[in-house]
Amino acid sequence: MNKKGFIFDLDGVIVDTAKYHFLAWKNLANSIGIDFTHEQNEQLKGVSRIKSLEKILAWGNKTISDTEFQQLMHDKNEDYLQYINKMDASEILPDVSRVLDFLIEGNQAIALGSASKNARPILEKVDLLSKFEEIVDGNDVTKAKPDPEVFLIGAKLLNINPEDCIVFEDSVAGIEAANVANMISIGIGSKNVLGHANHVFKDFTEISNEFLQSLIDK
Ligand code: B16
Ligand code: MG
Repeated sequence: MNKKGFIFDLDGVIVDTAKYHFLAWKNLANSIGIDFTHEQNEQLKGVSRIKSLEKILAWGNKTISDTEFQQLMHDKNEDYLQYINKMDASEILPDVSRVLDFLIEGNQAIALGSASKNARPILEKVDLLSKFEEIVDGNDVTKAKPDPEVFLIGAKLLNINPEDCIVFEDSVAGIEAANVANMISIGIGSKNVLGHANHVFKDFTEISNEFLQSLIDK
């Protein structure tokens, strides 16, 4: 069939919000006497907000009450939103718009599959919301990547079989989730990190329209 489902992760694929997550997590960690490095931030890519805070507390050997935990999650998000509110279309990663437009012109089904609960406001800020037929984000899932739930919901909403879906992902857990879902996984990033993907590209500038067409024709 030459209608395929193309599911895009958000952070690290469409926009680089990892830098804003870093600033907000660092602020928060430092405020409770925990160090936070870029290397640690890497380990939080694709990881939910709740799991991220659990990891940071574990790195800092810190135990806190449930109420304090909820408060810290809230504070981190408020801080993060201040960065998000300043975003605009200039933050869309190179060639993402070209790829989306090529797929839309070819009548392909397009969804977002992100762990972020802020996915909609981010897409609105960068003016890409209208390009997505369906959006599955952190508000819609009960199981985090590497569980395939987020992508399976996406396929279902698009009404496309999982085998006919293609996932673009920058995180190890996300590629694993796409593989478990029986979808074609495309890693955006380094081959050393995303070697378990079906294809890996540094970024979208390396993904030609011919390659996209070959996925559609498969
Ligand atoms: P939020 P993705 C993920 O988005 C980020 O990579 C991860 O760093 C973040 O903790 C997670 O979203 C939750 O984000 O706090 O906005 O709900 O890569 O799955 O698009
Ligand atoms: Mg990501």
